[in-house]
Amino acid sequence: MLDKIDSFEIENLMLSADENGIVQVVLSRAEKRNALNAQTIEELIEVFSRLPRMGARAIVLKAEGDHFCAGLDLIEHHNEQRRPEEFMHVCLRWHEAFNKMEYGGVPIIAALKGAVVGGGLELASSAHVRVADQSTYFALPEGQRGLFTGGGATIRVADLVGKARMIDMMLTGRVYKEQEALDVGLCQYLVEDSEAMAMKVARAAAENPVLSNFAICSAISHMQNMSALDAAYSEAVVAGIVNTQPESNARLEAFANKTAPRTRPT
Ligand code: 1HE
Repeated sequence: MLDKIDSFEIENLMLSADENGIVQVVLSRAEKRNALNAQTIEELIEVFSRLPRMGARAIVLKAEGDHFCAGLDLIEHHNEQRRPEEFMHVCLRWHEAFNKMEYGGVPIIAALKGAVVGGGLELASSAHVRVADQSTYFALPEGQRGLFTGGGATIRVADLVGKARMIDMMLTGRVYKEQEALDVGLCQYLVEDSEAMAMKVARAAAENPVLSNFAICSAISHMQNMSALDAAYSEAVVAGIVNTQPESNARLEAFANKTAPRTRPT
């Protein structure tokens, strides 16, 4: 079904798929530093709703130009002069897009560079893995712009770096980059070529059974929203299904036969 990848009617994203089911979603509004206008959010909803059902095995989210994403389209927001309830509806569409990503069951690896700021960090934090390069920097300039986060940062960025660090970022506009960004948890990899590394992570993830990846890329997030008691129960139910799938049986047999690779440091 990924052969239908050209059927999307999109302007601000570009899509391509390889023979292993790895899809590249490219933010392609570089002249505006990939700022997220209403149209781009609608396209993200469409793309991340359909790709999992089209058989994508893993997705690399990357950007054209020098910057991953400059966040909310401030010019559109300024021009629209939105009322509070209108912006609440804007936020609901952002949440729709980013929830489709986080809960969609297909690994999404973000290849980062340059600015990953404001709503751009909200987008990046909806991916399952973040890969940064030396040019990548993270910030939440909302306070300085007289704004507040509206695309899930209070949940996902706070989850990555903790509440105190997020509040400091928003109050002061503090920028994190390089080793410090890695240390505080904004990214999981810091490499020379973030796109190449993101593809490597995606290829590794795509080797796993689809059902295992579905659980990893949706169940953990859902369980974080539950009480510990309910999460433990849900974990048992998910594991009951995943850990008895025929594909895991074959892999366990390979381990028993001593043909499967061992888990060791490289
Ligand atoms: C934009 C945007 C944008 C650039 N909305 N148009 N986000 C921010 O506060 C970050 C705002 N952007 C910047 O600080 C800088 O643009 C960058 C550091 C990312 C890049 O700088 P630079 O020198 O390469 O580019 P530039 O000259 O600032 O911008 C180039 C063009 O992109 C220019 O348009 P042009 O038509 O004049 O050529 C800019 O207007 C445009 N552009 N960033 C609209 N963000 C759900 S709530 C989320 C709340 C937030 O996300 S707050 C954080 C917003």
